[in-house]
Amino acid sequence: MTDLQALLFDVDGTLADTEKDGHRVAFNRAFADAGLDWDWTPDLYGELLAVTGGKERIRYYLQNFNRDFDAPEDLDAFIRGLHAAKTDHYTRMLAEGAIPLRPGVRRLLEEARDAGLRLAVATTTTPANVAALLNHAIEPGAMDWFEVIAAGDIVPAKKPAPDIYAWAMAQMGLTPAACIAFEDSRNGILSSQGAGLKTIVTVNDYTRDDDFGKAAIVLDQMGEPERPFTVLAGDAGGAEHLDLDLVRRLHAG
Ligand code: XBP
Ligand code: MG
Repeated sequence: MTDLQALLFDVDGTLADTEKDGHRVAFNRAFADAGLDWDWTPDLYGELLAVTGGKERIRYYLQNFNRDFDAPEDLDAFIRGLHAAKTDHYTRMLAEGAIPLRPGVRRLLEEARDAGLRLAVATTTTPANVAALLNHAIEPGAMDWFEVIAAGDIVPAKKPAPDIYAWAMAQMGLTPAACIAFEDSRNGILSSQGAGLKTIVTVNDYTRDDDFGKAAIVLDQMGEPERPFTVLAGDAGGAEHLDLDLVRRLHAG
């Protein structure tokens, strides 16, 4: 049995509930800026989440939900421009404090830091978005809590491909056996488990009905001492919130 050395965190949906009130709204603002009448409603956005990555999601939307759109000749540049505007909106929203961390996230991060565990991020989202979230929802400089930020286009194949987790572990010189991942979605767990990682899942409204297969445990949230989690699958051994002790037991289990 290898000792637990590092916690690897997904960002969107796991550290914070960023999709419906963050990314989705930022996409719509970028579309409006460009004079487009596209409206990504919360329901439509749930379908679009099938594809990870904002640029990839816009392309998927055009191919599957807006086929009549008269696309410009240089579609790649058009999508890149829309996505850059979306990132501007999104990072500004986070700087205004629009999205807090999910319950228990800060507590667990601090406990892990105190215990000398190594932390990393493995996400599909743009690096600037990760910086904005960590530095505003935690505290200025909180980005430095994480030894590696594996994000966005750093690997060409986004989740569900395992590449982003594999890249993060390679940077840290760690094997999957020494790590555990935190995810919120099926695409996320396909990626983490594809990279050989045990995975703790905290669901959100978009991912509650996803198939999480062999997750170490599936919870509705990490929870706090006064705000217990609900176990959706697996065994918390009597624990009522996700602390390092439970993380270690799930890693060893
Ligand atoms: C997050 C994503 C991202 C964000 C948008 O997945 O799929 O595409 O929705 O981010 P994960 P960008 O939770 O697995 O990281 O627009 O910056 O791509
Ligand atoms: Mg996620």
